[in-house]
Amino acid sequence: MTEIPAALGAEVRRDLTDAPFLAAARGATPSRTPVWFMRQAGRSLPEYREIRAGTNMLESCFDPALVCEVTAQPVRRHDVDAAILFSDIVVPLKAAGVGLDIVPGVGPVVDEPVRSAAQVDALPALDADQVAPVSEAIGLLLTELGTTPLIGFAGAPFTLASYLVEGGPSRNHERTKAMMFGAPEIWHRLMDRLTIDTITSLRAQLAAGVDAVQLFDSWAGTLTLADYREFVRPYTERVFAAVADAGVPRIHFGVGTGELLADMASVGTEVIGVDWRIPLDDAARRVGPGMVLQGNLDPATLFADAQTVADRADLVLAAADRARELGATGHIFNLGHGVLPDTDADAITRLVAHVHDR
Ligand code: 1CP
Repeated sequence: MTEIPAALGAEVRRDLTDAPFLAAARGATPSRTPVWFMRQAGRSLPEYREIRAGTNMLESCFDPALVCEVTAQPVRRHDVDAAILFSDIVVPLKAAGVGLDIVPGVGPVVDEPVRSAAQVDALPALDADQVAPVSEAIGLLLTELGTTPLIGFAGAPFTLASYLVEGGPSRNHERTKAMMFGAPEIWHRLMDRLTIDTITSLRAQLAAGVDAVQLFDSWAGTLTLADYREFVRPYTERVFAAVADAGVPRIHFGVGTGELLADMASVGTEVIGVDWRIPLDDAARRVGPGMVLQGNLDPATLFADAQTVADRADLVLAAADRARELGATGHIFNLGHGVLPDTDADAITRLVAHVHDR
């Protein structure tokens, strides 16, 4: 396992004591309500579209200077309280040698979907050296970002498995579930492989100096609670346990996870991401006291007029206040899922200012 230095980002010493995002994530009182957005780097920003023009998405993720620049863009423009590393959940698979690409307008597409035991056994293991460009980008960012914390991330084993088994984005995850239910021994071998790679990727990011980590189990909400517990939860628990020694906040997020929320909040995470389908006070009731909540404005809200966005943000903030009365230990403002690509960048900047002003 990659050794995580005692002082994270040992070479670049940053004073993040007052960073509102880290204070909130630790359950302390931040100087202002911290706000950042999933997919805050990306197509919503003209400067992103310009710098990415004519470049391949996955190749971009292995270009340290480009990753540094794109990660910093939303921080400069919007004054968000955290940066999230510009990368993708399939980067560790690509680095390990799995044949795949990110197709514009589609998402990750795998050359040969993984459906047999022989294919699972043939999956290459990730070596930390193979993600060295990502570590290098993190090194650059520690200087670039000053006192803004940097969030590292990985796809959770289930969500990664769904891309590998389906071969690409999927609405019903039918082949993934066919393997899970019909060939559980193959499923468990695949999840074991992906768990190890996810840990390798996160530990490499932590060794390079990220200040928090988020695990995206974006598609976990397609499972029943019983199936989540049997086929997914043990692996997610292993991932969180394997990064506990870094001592940084761990965030767990998925979409449509209302029914799974209590379980997803009890796998070794300090912060639980909530999508927009349930109010934050309802989420607090489901996960019980002692959790920091992250979320959860519906991303489509940003297509409405400025007053409507502000009013709807206030509803989220009011629900967060009620969540605190129910025992939640903090709130990090975010959307309930990623920024939609056609979102107006100015609407995002106004929303950040509104949350900070309250
Ligand atoms: O050419 C492009 O610009 C491609 C669009 C794009 C971008 C900007 C993709 C393809 N990925 C990314 C970056 C990315 N992906 C980030 C960093 C940017 C930021 O957050 O500011 C992150 C955190 C991700 C993570 C990611 N990729 C997730 C988990 C988050 C989520 O949205 O649930 C998932 C599921 C993916 C897969 C993926 N990559 C890209 C797309 C379009 C998709 C989704 C495809 C699908 O619907 O299944």
